[in-house]
Formats: sequence, structure tokens, C-alpha cells
Amino acid sequence: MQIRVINPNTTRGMTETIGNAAQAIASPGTLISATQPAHGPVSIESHFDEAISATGVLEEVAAGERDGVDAYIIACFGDPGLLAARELTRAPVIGIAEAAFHMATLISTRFSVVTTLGRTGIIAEHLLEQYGFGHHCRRVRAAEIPVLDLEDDGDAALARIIEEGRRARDEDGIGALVLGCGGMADLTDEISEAVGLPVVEGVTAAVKLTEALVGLGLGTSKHGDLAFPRPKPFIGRYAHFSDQGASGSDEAR
Ligand code: 2AL
Repeated sequence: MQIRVINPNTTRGMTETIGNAAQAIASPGTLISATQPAHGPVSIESHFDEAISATGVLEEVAAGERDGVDAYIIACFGDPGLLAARELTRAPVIGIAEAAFHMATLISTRFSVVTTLGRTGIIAEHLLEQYGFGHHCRRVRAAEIPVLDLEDDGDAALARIIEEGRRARDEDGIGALVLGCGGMADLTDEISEAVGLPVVEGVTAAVKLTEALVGLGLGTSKHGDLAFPRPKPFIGRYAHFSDQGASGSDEAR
């Protein structure tokens, strides 16, 4: 089974961190291939960054279809391009925020999120509502670290996340902590040990969920709105998306 883990930002070091964490948790026989868009922001911290990076995610899914990939993970906590990506494939596509939220509700009744910046925390709050997890989440906390600090100033970033995690443990009345950035994929054990709570991290959670879906023979439904997009010409820089839907007719399964 090949799982393509797409880091939606364009920082190669973060793609490697994410890919290594995914491979380390994967079952024997699961191959992780980690990629990133050729174009786009080095980190995703705003609606603007998300909108640009979503196009890159879709290009990576289109490439994955040519490579015969079995499942996709979108490894940014805003889940950029998630539903559009699902339209392009019959394979499962899982975002790390939704993966982490689902997993957290299976082991606790209440969780808090520790993410990078306050403004990305607001994006996570939107997703919690959109996905129906608002009731389960006590608080979205920000360590107030820019995403790339996880790469460039890792020790200080880790210390800030642990500090905020301990506050969540003491103040929020929670059973579990969710880590809110793909760049935190390798920090789960250290944070769990330091905070003393179960810690759910989205990349690793998504690997296990995609393995489960593929093992169950379940892929993205082609009934309804996740059917392949209707083939049509795309103009200019998106000409390569022309007739994208032809790759897998509308025939549903
Ligand atoms: C993210 C993430 O996971 N990767 C990135 O570049 N921005 N979102 C976040 N909330 O930190």
C-alpha cells in the first residue's frame, strides 16, 4: 500500500519531518511517499496561504493518480483543498486536522488543540465547527510560534508547545491534547511525556486511518458531490487541469 503524504507548504525540511514520522508509524508493507507542491508559500498561516497552497495540493493528487497511489494525506492543519482533492480520486483522502479530531474523540470526551499562531487557531476553530467537533473541543490554544520556528528554532518551539499543553491540562478540563501543525509530527512522544496526557498528532493519526480505510476496501465515494469534476477546458496556467474528470468517468461505486 502506498500512502502519499502531501505537505501543502514548500519547505523541504518539513516535508522530510512529516514523511519520516509517517513512515515510522506505518505498518510493515505500507510505503510512505512524502511530497510538496512545486509552487506556493513556505508555510501556511492564513486564509491567503491556504488558498494558494490548495492548488498545489490538487496538483500533487493529480500526480499521485498517475503514480497509482492508494491513499492521500493532506499534512497541514487547515486541511487545504480537502474536498476538492477528494473529487480527483477514488482513493481515500484524509486531512490531518480531521484525522486528529476524530481520533481524539475516540479516547476522550474533551480535548484542546495547541497550534502555532493565534490566527491559525481561528482557522482550526472554523474547521471544528464545520466538521461537527465544536462540542468536543474545549479550547484552541496558540503557542504563538510561526510555523517555520518548528524547523529553525525547534527547542524553543517545543518548550512553548509544552508550556501551553500544560496550561490546557490544568485549565481546560480535558482528557487529551491535539497538536495543531504538520510540523509537529515528530513531537508527539516528547509532548505527551512532558504534559502527562494522551497526545493526538494529525499526520500519524491520518496514517492509521488511511491504512484502516484501505484495509476495509473503502475509498472516496463517487456518488454525489465528491464525484469526479465535470470535464471542461481550463484556460491559461491551469490548462493542465482540462478534462481532469475524464480520468475516472462518473461511474459510481
Ligand atoms: C500549518 C501546518 O500544519 N503547516 C503549515 O505550514 N501551516 N498550520 C498550522 N496551524 O500551523
